Amino acid sequence: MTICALATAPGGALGIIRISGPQALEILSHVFSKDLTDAQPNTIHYGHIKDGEEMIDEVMVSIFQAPHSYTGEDSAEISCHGSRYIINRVLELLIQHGCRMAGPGEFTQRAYLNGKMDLSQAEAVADLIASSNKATHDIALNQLRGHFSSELSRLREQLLKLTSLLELELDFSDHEDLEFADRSELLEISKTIDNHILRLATSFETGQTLKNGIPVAIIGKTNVGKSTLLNRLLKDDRAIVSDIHGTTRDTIEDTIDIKGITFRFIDTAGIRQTTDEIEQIGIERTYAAIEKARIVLWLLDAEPSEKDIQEIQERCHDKSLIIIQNKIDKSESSLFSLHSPLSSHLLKISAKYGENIDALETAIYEAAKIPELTENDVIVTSARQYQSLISAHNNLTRVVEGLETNLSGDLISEDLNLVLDDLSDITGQGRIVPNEVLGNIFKNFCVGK
Ligand SMILES: Nc1nc2c(ncn2[C@@H]2O[C@H](COP(=O)(O)OP(=O)(O)OP(=O)(O)O)[C@@H](O)[C@H]2O)c(=O)[nH]1
Ligand SMILES: [Mg+2]
Repeated sequence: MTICALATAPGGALGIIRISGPQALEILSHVFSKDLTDAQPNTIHYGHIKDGEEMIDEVMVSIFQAPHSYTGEDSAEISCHGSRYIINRVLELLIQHGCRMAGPGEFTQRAYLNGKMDLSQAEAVADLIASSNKATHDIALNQLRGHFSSELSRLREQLLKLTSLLELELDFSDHEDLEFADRSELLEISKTIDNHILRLATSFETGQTLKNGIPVAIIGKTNVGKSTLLNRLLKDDRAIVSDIHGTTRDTIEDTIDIKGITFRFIDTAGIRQTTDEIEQIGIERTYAAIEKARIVLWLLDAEPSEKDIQEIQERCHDKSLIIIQNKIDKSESSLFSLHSPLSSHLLKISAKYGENIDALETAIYEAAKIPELTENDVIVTSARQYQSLISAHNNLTRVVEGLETNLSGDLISEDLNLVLDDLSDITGQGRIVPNEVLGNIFKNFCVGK
């Protein structure tokens, strides 16, 4: 069946309507001023979309012939003017002549079914469209280019080698005078593959953090200027600022990008002794925010006590801690130095007047310790792929145990096959992917992609 959909967001100067399927060029020719059924593939044509004698719009049409198109089918793209009326008329006309409206991600789903890309690449298309900064864009692009797929196929090859070595052992097991294959080699290969799979699985966490923003908690006593700093970083009046102690009761979160990386800042309730029940709940949330954070900004407007230093040290022992003296614009603000094992460095800012905020942003970026992504780095971003990797790891652990405990080769082979299946699930190659799984992957796409 031939499908059509608007591929661009409504409201722009131009609208691109996509058509794909066996009748794409025939249907298009019914509504276009020229017959395109025999036109050269990969060409662009100027003309009119018409409904009988009525002209609807002046358009450009690009045509592609199977298999050299995004979907692998005959397809076309109509660039028309972006009016809602024009777009609706063109879509209606196409449907009248035999097209059906495409479902979400149906063009990409067809590309997958026609072997133009594997499932992990299809998921990367969705990630690429959703990417909002350089890091998530780089990850999606790497996956789309097939780096993940080729890494998986290398792992498959190694697993197949392992299977054949085990089979060799089985074939010769009747010959008593022949020695068993040396299992230590098999063990070594299995462990190497497992390490690799685990590394891919742990990259999921990095991917998630880059997608959702690196959590940064802003903490300190009441009234030190935490909410003022949040607003300054966000360049927005997001949180209420006042000189009343205990203004912020709940955590407030928002994201900004620093040098292409998304950070999620969490303003918190100031830490102090209180009998106010609600404020106390807020302070508990501050502690929870510290636990979730990767970076903690400890804001001070006066020299902290030994007890405070000790408390922060305990709560932030596994975080990147940046200690900041705020309100340096105030004449009475005394310069103090911090003698603690936490940090000898004290960043001095004025949140209210925006002094030294650039230096703070640089310090935050550096504290995140983001490794520069190279072209070949693979970071797993889909929960579905992550689950398959974890399952592969679990099955491989059984292979390793089997080899260590001298289990018979055919039992180990069974587990090895499960590992191979897990890896195939990720790309969908060589495996029948249930419709339900496909539906889940593509339902999050926009219509038209
Ligand atoms: N002079 C000066 N005043 C500041 C600065 N930063 C914040 N303030 C003032 O300090 C007071 C408290 O600021 P907030 O941002 O509400 O402080 P907070 O830490 O969020 O306070 P709580 O929500 O109560 O914990 C306000 O009157 C701010 O205008 C600064 O850099 N210089
Ligand atoms: Mg506040």
